Amino acid sequence: MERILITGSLGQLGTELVLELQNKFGIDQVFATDIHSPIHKKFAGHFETLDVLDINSIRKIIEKNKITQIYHLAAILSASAEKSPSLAWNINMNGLINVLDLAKEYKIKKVFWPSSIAVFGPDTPKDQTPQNTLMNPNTIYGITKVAGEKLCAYYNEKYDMDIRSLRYPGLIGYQSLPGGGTTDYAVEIFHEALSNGRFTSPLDSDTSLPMMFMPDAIRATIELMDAKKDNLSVKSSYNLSGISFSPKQIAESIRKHIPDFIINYNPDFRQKIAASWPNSIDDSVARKDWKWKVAYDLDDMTMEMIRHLKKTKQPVNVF
Ligand code: NAD
Ligand code: AKB
Repeated sequence: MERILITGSLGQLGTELVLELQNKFGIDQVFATDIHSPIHKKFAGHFETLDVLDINSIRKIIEKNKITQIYHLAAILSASAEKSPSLAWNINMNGLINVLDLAKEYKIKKVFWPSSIAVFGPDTPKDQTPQNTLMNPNTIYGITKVAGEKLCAYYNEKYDMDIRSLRYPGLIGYQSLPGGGTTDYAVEIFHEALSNGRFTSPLDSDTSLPMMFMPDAIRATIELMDAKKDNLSVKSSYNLSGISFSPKQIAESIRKHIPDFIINYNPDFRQKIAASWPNSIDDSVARKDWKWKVAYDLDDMTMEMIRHLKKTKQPVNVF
C-alpha cells in the first residue's frame, strides 16, 4: 500500500495533483502539506502545514505516516525568484536536499520532483530544444532547476534511488490562481478576459513559449511515475512538450469565445526571462521511453479554461 507525501500542495500543480493521487491511491493514503494553510479547502483528506526547510518536521511526517513516495513540489517560481534570489535558492535547493536526504534515509520507493523549461538559457537552441543541449540559464530559478536536476541524477546513481522528474512547460489550469511564474500570464489572461474583457500582457505580442494544459501535465506525471524503471533512460529530468503560443495567439484563441476581448502589451522584467527560454521543446525521448503523447491543443485548452472559469467565477485557491 503506497502512502504519499506532497509538499507545496496548495500551489497550481499541487491543487490538482492531490486530487489525482487521492483518486489513484485512496484519500487516506495521501498526505498533503504546504507552508500555508488553505483558506478555501479545495480537497478533503489529510493536510498539515510543513515548511520544507524544516527537516525535522518533514522527518516526523514521514515517520508518523509511514510514507513510501514523495512528490516534492514546493518552490519559488521564476518571476518571484528574481525579486528574492537568495530566498529562492534557499527554498528550491535546501528544500530539495532535505527531501532527497530523508528519502535516502527512509528508503522512500519513489520521489517526484518537477524541473522546468527554465533550465534552458539564451544560448540554448530555441526551436525543438533537444533533451541534451546547452543549459546555461540566466535566472536564479533556472539555476536552481539545473542544480536540482544534477542533484537528482547524482542521488539516483550514487544511492540507487528512484527519483523521477519532468521539465514542465508553463502550466495552465483553472483550479487555482497563478503563483509568480513568467508563464503565468497565460493563466491570468483568462481571469481578466472573463472579468474585464481586456488584459495587459507583460510579454511582447510574439514571444512564443512552451505551455501545457494542466490535465495533460497531471497525466504526464502519473504516467512517468507508473512507468517501469528499466524503461527510463533519463536520470535527471525529461523534456515534455505540450503547445507553444505567444500572447497574440492566445488572445486570438480567446476571441473565438469573447469577440470583444482586447489585449495590450506592456512588457516588464518577465520579457527578458521569457526571451531566454525556448519556443518549443523536443520530447521525443519521453515519447519513446514512456509513450508520452499530448492531448490538448491551444483551442481545446481555451475552450475548457473558459467553460470552467465561467462556472466557478471565483478562483478556488485564494491566499
Ligand atoms: P506555486 O507557486 O503555485 O506553488 C508552490 C507552493 O509551494 C505554494 O503553495 C507555496 O505555498 C509552497 N511553498 C513555498 N515555499 C514553501 C516552503 N518553504 N515549504 C513548503 N511549501 C512552500 O507553484 P506550482 O505552479 O504549483 O509549481 C509546483 C512545482 O512545479 C514547482 O517546483 C515549480 O517549479 C514546478 N513547475 C511549475 C510550472 C508551472 O507552470 N506552474 C512549470 C514548471 C515547473
Ligand atoms: C515559471 O514561469 O516560472 C514556471 C515555469 C515555466 O517553470 N511556470
